[in-house]
Amino acid sequence: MPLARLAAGRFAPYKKESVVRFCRFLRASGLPGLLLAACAGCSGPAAHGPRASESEKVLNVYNWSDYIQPSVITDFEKEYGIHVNYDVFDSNEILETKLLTGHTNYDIVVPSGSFLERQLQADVYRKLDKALIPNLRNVDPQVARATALYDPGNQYSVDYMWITSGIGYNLAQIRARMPDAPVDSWRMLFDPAVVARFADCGVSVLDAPSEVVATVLLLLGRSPNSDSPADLEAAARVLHSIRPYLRYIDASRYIDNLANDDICLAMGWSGDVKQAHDRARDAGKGVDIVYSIPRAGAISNYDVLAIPADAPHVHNADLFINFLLRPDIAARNSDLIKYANAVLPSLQPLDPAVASDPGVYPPPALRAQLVPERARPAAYQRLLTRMWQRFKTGK
Ligand code: N2P
Repeated sequence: MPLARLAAGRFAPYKKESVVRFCRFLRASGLPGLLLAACAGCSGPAAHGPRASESEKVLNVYNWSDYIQPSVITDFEKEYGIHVNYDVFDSNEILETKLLTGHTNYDIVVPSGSFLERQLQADVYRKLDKALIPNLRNVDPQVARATALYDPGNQYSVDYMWITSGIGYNLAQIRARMPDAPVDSWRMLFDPAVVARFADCGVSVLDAPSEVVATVLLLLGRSPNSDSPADLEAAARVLHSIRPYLRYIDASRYIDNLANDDICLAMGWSGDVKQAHDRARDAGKGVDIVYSIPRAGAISNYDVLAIPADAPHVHNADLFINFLLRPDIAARNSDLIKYANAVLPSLQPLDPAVASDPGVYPPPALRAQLVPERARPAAYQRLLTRMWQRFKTGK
């Protein structure tokens, strides 16, 4: 069977607009000609007219784990009489695979901006109907400018939370092993001589390939968003050197594991480490978890709300986005999950301890040290995926 037909056969279970979308992504990615030949004949955008499911009082949400105040969902359900089906993921790659290969049935998804940036080329999102989301006026203009780098004109997305990745650690365990540990430096995780000191109490790194590599490049004094294979190779050497000292590579387990003293050091996202701190405090066993953004800087990202092109309940999605942008609702979310939201008037109802926490809302000087992650070209992505697989398996 010709390769092109073989590739086309793989699309058989999917409806035509999914194939169109996937083909657009392939074309944008510059994949080999034979595979692209399978896309000959795919044309036309996904339909954007009203759908039969539109009148259903249902909303299907796909968000990161540990990323919402649960009572916000039930309050939305009560206020609008809409039932919310809420699923979670812990990596952009999982979300991306779903978006690009089939009907997800989701009405709201939450990619990081750097992922949305290239997913937009695959036509997987629907433009926001801004007239139906009046609370867009509450969005911090500084954040809107930042997310416009990914989504020019902010046509398809709006910020949900913005984040940094930094270092989470168990104060007592680290002090006991290395009283002068460089807790404000990425050397804690990426210098084998340092991280080796903590291997016995448990170390983890995020399963977020592009973000981890960007962070290592920052430490190496190279450009974090580089797409040069030589830079990737340099980062791979660092990751290989610390691999023996890592207990696991994962993007969600570390919250409970830090809180329960099952690991002592993690590369983690700001709010996740803060949640680990709160869970440890609530457990009352004397575990103190600290979040540090290294002085040399860190990678930042903007997780945005977006509506898939084939979402079955678009009107309900608009209502939910508008609800999340209400100041009192955004404040309740940030109070619990400890991530910075972009709803400026939410700072008033927000717990002052959260609003003034430099790990959640970094002050201007620290904010200037943050490097927003950007999309890399497809050729680089393929090298990155192969390298990450070797890193994860320790080969
Ligand atoms: C929530 C993680 C969200 C930050 N657990 C990563 N985009």
